[in-house]
Amino acid sequence: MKLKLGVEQIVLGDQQHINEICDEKRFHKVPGGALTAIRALTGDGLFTAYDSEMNWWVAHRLLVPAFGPIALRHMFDDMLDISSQMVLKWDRLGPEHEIECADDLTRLAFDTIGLCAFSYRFNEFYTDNAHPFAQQMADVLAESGRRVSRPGFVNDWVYRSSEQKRQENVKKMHELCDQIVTDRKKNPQPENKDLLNTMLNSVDKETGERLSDENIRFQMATFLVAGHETTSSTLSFTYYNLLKNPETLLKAQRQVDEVVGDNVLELQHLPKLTYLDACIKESLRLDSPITRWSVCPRQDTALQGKYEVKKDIQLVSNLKALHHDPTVWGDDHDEFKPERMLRSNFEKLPPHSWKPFGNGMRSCIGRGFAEQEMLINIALVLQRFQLQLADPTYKLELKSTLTIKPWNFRIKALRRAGKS
Ligand code: MNH
Repeated sequence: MKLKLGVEQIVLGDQQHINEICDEKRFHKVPGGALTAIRALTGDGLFTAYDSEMNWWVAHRLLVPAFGPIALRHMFDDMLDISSQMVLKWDRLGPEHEIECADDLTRLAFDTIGLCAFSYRFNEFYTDNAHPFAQQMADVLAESGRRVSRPGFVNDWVYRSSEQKRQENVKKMHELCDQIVTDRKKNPQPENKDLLNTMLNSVDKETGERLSDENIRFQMATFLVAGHETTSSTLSFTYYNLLKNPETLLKAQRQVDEVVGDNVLELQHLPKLTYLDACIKESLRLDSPITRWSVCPRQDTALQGKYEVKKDIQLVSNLKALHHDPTVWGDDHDEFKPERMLRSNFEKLPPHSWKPFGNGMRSCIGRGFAEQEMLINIALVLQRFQLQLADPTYKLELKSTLTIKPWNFRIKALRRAGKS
């Protein structure tokens, strides 16, 4: 028997169903909901582009290598620079200072993209208030989120001034991006291998096209939007999980001591920090900062061979459900057990059971970037500090914007004995 489902969206939550929609021959990403709202800021940049837009294909071909392993090697020093600023700040504020974890990690992620991608310093660790760009972005994302939850005519009639404010913020953010581009064109840096140079100077081999100034502006805004909250939330969750499970913190610290010891962190240490990597992966499983992503069927089709759906239906993958599917993760799915993410175990998982970075050709282009940045940060922090919860009874509270992150999560950082 075939069933007809006359709805616009179906939310899927177990491995069997999500495994099916990961088949790119049958399903593809069609940005909807919140993603269409932020197109005012990110346009046909990679995250919010439709695959019918030529610019997605051109930018994808140019930028995949720019986020690849060789490019990441060149970014190591800049990532270390920003993480060191954070560690110095924690050190100087002293062991009694209560660190607002998510705030400092947001500074970290923001500064890291600015420096690695555009050789631009937001210098978030040197100011009390967030850089105006960071504040404008937060406001735009919040208002974009509210817009999609309201009917169109309500947006047009009642919220005209909020929309005006949103557009003004977008304009200011685009102006900063343009300013960075203008500076670079005036002072070319032929040796620099950052993402901005790649975008300005590369020609697509397949089409002979270059990225337009407008598209470069959209990509710059995209990297800042897609890369800062996701990375900072994941790091916050990881510190939270380590602190709530002291035996894992001890193991992680032991690995840092074995691999790095008292030496300055180097690129060659990173692949050896396998337990830290597993802690990050396990944190992304328990709480994924991007809680869902969706696809549409390329043609009318039948899910699981029996539920007929039309080609424009949104099939949503609910990551909280997928990552807690007991048939994959067992009855202890709510527990933080990094061991299950060590490579030998990770490779044995059923296909598509861990999807915090999305799927296929539309999956996260910044995954390697984020993983390298996060490993560096955790290694530096554990090398130097003994961490403690500021409030030992703290239980995870979530704040949700475009992503989710721990809220009111404060920690203390005590210099470890003998660590300079
Ligand atoms: Mn990222 C796409 C999660 C870090 C830039 N990213 C995605 C998607 C998910 C995601 C999920 C797919 C969304 C969808 O299908 O609609 N991203 C993450 C997570 C982290 C992250 C969990 C950190 C942890 N992302 C980063 C960083 C950058 C970045 C860092 C850039 C510096 N992400 C992107 C871009 C895309 C993307 C660009 C869109 C790729 C494409 O569709 O071509």
